[in-house]
Amino acid sequence: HSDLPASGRAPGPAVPLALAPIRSVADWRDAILAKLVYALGRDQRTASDRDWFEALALALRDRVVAHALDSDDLTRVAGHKRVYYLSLEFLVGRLLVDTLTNLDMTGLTRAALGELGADFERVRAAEPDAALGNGGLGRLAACFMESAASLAIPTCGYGIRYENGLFRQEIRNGVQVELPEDWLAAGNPWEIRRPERDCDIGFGGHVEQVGDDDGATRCVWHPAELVRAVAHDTPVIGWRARHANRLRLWSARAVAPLRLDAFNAGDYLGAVADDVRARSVSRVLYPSDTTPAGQELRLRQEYFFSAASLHDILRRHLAEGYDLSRLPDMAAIQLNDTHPAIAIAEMMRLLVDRHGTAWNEAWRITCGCFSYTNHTLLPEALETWPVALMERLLPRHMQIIYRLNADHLEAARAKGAASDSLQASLSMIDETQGRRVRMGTLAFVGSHRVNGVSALHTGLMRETVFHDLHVLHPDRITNVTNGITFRRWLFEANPRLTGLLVDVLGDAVLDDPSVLAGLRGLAGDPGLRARLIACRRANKVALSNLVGEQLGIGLDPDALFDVHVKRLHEYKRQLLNILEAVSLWQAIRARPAAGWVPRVKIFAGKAAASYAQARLIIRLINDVASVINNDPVTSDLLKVVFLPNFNVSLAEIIIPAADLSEQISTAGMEASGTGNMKFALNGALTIGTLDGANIEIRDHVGADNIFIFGLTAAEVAVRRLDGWHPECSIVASPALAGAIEAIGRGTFSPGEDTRFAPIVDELRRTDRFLVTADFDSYAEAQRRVAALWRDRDAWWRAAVLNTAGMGPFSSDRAIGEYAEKIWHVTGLER
Ligand code: B1N
Repeated sequence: HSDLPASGRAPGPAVPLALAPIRSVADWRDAILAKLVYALGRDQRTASDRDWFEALALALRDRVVAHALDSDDLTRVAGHKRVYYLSLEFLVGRLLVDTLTNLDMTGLTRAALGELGADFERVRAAEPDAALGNGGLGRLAACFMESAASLAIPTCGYGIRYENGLFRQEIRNGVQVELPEDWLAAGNPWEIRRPERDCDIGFGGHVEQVGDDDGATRCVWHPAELVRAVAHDTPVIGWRARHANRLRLWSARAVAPLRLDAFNAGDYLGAVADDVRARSVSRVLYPSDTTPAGQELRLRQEYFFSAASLHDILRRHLAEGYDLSRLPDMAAIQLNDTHPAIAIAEMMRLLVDRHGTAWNEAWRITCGCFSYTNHTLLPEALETWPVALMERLLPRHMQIIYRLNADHLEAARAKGAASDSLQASLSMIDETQGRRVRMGTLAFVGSHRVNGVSALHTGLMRETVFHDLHVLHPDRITNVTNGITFRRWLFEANPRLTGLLVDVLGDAVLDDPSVLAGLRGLAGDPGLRARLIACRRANKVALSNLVGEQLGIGLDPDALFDVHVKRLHEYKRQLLNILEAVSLWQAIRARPAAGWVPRVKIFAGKAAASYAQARLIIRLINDVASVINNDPVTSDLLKVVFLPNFNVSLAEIIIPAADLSEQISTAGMEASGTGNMKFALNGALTIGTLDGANIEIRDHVGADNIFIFGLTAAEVAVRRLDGWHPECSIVASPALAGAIEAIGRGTFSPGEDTRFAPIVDELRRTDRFLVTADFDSYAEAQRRVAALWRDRDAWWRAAVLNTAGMGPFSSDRAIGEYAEKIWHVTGLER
């Protein structure tokens, strides 16, 4: 970093920006009270929990912002490379405890709130979840933001500030009902509006050709419509306040929000129609985890935030005095799946049309900056956009994509990939189902690295969807197995276990996840075991209380808590689990005194509103629950619970209370999974298939300490090739046949025996997710679970070995790998 920026700004000392540390409870109490009175205008005597939350968040934000400005300054002065993480989803959850933990101010805050007459737990619960994501992909982005800050890697996350995040789920008579979620209704104290960063984003219109450089046409795009991107920053503080980054979320509004002439003429709706239309771009998060949202509005969202973010990145680069040719040295841009892949064409447009960069040089810069993470190989989730739609909405980008594709296919031909079939498979344009742009191909070709999210998934990328591209660019695909932030998923979610780990392993465990391996030597220690059992039991009591309050179901905290929480999707096979529950219920009824292990099956998860089969599976779980939970014969031995509205905060309560973690996707279909890591870290044992990161978890916790069952990905592929006939498995398994029969007969839908016909038919006829093929193997694994549970010493030994083996699944490790292999960036030194 020899050449300092020629920005003209004084690279003065950064330190004075930081606020003096809070030294006493009284100081902190007064800082919070000052916010309550002077920023919010509230009276201490009548302040609500929400008021106290806001006052506390504002007081904390002062401190975090000071760190962020300081970190920014250091980055700029050092001429340090920055990372930009572009993601359509950031599933952040609550920020209060995260911020307190990383600033080490939790104890102080409890005391200060106490002096003010407020209750910490209630204040904490007053914060709404920021649910700006659907599931794993969005939560990964949030974990990565926290880890990048903790590793002092200068990073800015870019996304959309959805007015309404993921819908709120209610269950009415067993049926999922979607209600709008309104996390911003009472304001958001964490964010800071940044009007000086706003910019206007074009759509539609036409392209004018203005010149010809080295064979590449320079053009001016005249959009028909402009939407203003409005910047909001949320500071993200790292562990021990080492560094702070920001998450910059864009919301949309009209450039001219009010047509005064129309308003004065009494046309009140017409006067704001442009604004309503513009705002729709950031109105809702698409509730589509791995199902395509083939909506024009979705493409508008993708381009809107990609273009605003690139505008911001280039503005910063130029303002700091660098030449555009140096962009790849200063900026690593990560595409979180293909949702922001249009940024590649936008970068080419900005460089060539706006800055006059020669085409080939622009391409060098673009590929040098971008890299792309693939999160799924499911064909229905691989994004393609109709060429006609792209031509209408983004005419210049479509021209650029054609030119990039021609260059790419020509290079492939030169390397010998000349056959029609190879050229068709490599092309950015899919000609097989109308003409569509393949966003995965655009992202692959425009990136210097493309990564999968687990070893298995990366291997399958090379062998299947990206095979031909991989042969062309054999060094491009790399693996970075996902990770989770231990701050949220261990320290904050499970303070009891964390306290125990610190007692046993020392403070070092808080900073270095590899220290967890020290538990291995203590796996047989009776003292440790007794304390672990006490922690788990307290967590289970807390969850049981919640279930009692919400559902009126009484749980026995000494039963085995068997937990399956994640998005509802057929490939995740909640159906396999509930079928096994039905079969277990039937077996208990047949022999009630056979010494069964008492079990609670806990489910939670949302289904995309348009995904009928997933919604029906939710109904089945709920209907099975009401029959089983009310059966006096089995009620002490088996309970089924569906907790509504699964979100980050609920996960933080459920996961530390789990004994068994269900990770039972059809092998080859779950790219990684990250819930699997959260459970194992907290000492739950996994029952799972050899899919995604389950394989690596097995390798690290030991094959004896995980319950693996079912077909492998290779076996699944063979079954599919051979044509799969579920009847054979059903006939061969009386237990499975009995469970399907009961569902088909209306046992769980009295008076409406066809309610679950679509599920029964799918199982009997096609069984695309091989539920019947894996049923016996799964049921047998569940019997191994019960047998180990009876051997208390053996169970807890395995639990300790799970926590002990999970160090490598920290998102600090994952971010470290991205930094080294993909971004070529280091942490900032102080
Ligand atoms: O990404 C997670 C993985 O751990 C999961 O295995 C994977 O299923 C998940 C379209 C997706 N893949 N694809 C999506 C989300 C939203 C959308 O609109 C696809 N999510 C995943 C993190 O790597």
